[in-house]
Amino acid sequence: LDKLYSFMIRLRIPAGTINAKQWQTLHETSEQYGTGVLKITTRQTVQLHGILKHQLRPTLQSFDTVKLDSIAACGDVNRNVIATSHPSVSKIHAEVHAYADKLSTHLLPKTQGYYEIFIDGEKIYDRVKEVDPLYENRYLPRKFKIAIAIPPTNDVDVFANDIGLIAIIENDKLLGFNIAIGGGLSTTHGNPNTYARLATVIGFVSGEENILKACYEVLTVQRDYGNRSDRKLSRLKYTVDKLTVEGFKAELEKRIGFQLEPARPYTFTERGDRYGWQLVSNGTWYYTLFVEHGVVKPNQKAFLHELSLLDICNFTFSGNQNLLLGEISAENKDTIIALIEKHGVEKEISELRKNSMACVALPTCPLALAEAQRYLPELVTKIEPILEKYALQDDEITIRMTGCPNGCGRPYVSELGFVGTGPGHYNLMLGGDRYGTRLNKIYKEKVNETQILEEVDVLFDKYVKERLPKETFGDFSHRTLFN
Ligand code: SRM
Ligand code: SF4
Repeated sequence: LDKLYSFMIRLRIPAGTINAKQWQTLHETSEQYGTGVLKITTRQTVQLHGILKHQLRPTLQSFDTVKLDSIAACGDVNRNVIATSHPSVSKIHAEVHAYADKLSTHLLPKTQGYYEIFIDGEKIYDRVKEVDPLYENRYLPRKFKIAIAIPPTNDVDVFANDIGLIAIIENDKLLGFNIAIGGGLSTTHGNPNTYARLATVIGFVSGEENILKACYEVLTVQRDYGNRSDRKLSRLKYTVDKLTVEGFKAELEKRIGFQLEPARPYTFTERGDRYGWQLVSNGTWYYTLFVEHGVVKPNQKAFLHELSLLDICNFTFSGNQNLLLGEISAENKDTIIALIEKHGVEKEISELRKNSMACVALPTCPLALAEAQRYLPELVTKIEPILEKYALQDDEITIRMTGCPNGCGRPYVSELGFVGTGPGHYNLMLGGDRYGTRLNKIYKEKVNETQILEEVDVLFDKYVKERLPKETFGDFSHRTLFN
């Protein structure tokens, strides 16, 4: 008898938008083949756990019927391309958003193996002729990630990616993108050679062809120069530092055949989601639903299913693990408001909770050393009264937790970060800024809940007494603790 293997399936959804029919399929497939739990990830897609081996094919086949796939959602390839999700950010949001799809398609592996194994089951391709000029016969040394941000929001944590594209827009016209390279967050406890790194902006590029080319060739430089002997040191960030930023840029320019222009100015002033109802410049509405750590609650799932049957909106996963219901006409808004009330999905939540993020961790993640998405809600409940004690309840402090140092919930770019070290213990990370442009640092190692609550009490006390005008908690911690 074979072992009862079970799998996690993650979809590839560039920029995170699916239509109502696709949502229905996601819902039904999760009920039929998964555990019923839908988990929105930090990269604008969704995961299903507990798919038994013999149900892998029917699961992927059901997704295929609505043009959803799982190709390159994992592996040493370019992963799900993410992009600023809020259409109210810019009048040309859709144009920028579309780049996620273009990049994802451009950088897909050419193999048809996925269809052969999971969809048709027939050998449909001659392997010998299956030439892949990008991945060749060796793929990349490691996973690869791209994000597109539309200032003023950095809701995708653009600098945490191997490539970060920052849209430069003037008078509602997309001029092009600043391109940043070498971001990545993972570290390994006890291995000083590993480090989190924010991407470095190396220039500006315009025109669709040049933009796609520049990204493509960053991958080929990584393919050719990346470390293939130590997986802990094989992400692009290490290649950039090995070649130096200038050396990498020179190699890139040689491959693309043109020079990058100097980077253009931009400013990030927000990172969280714009909750509730927002009007878009084209007259449609969208509604952002808070989904704590991306785990869709049963009443939310029932609401979303009923909504999807009406086919009056699309669904966009945000990089903050929440969900936007979009392209809602003024006439349909009341229908959705009634459904929101019927299912009781709108709750009063604190600013801290709104700005919290956690990775999956236990029980499904094999790499977890400590709890994250099951525990952070509880910890936030315990921190909330401390914030109130210091009248800080309206402060939009970012708090993030992961069960290990891989950084899936991006704790290294938060103001209050917790990185699991062992059961019930975390490294307390402080000094990151509010908008994801400065990494935090370890403040206290291996602290438990009691110590965490004592520490934040002392820190908030100092913060209210000693902060400068308009200084955020992250900037305050950075100035007073690490300078
Ligand atoms: Fe991650 C591995 C979950 C975003 C860095 N990540 C894993 C695995 C697959 C564990 C494994 O290898 O067995 C986790 C699955 C747990 C489970 O039970 O489902 C996992 N990562 C996640 C998700 C679901 C966290 C979440 O709660 O949302 C995110 C899925 C994103 C997606 O849709 O593709 C997720 N992972 C990230 C991010 C954040 C990001 O990309 O913005 C990072 C840090 C950024 C970066 O890559 O530098 C991240 N995950 C890792 C790493 C460390 C990579 C490295 O450079 O060393 C691993 C381990 C590995 O690759 O060996 C990992
Ligand atoms: Fe698992 Fe670690 Fe990623 Fe959390 S950060 S999901 S514990 S690999």
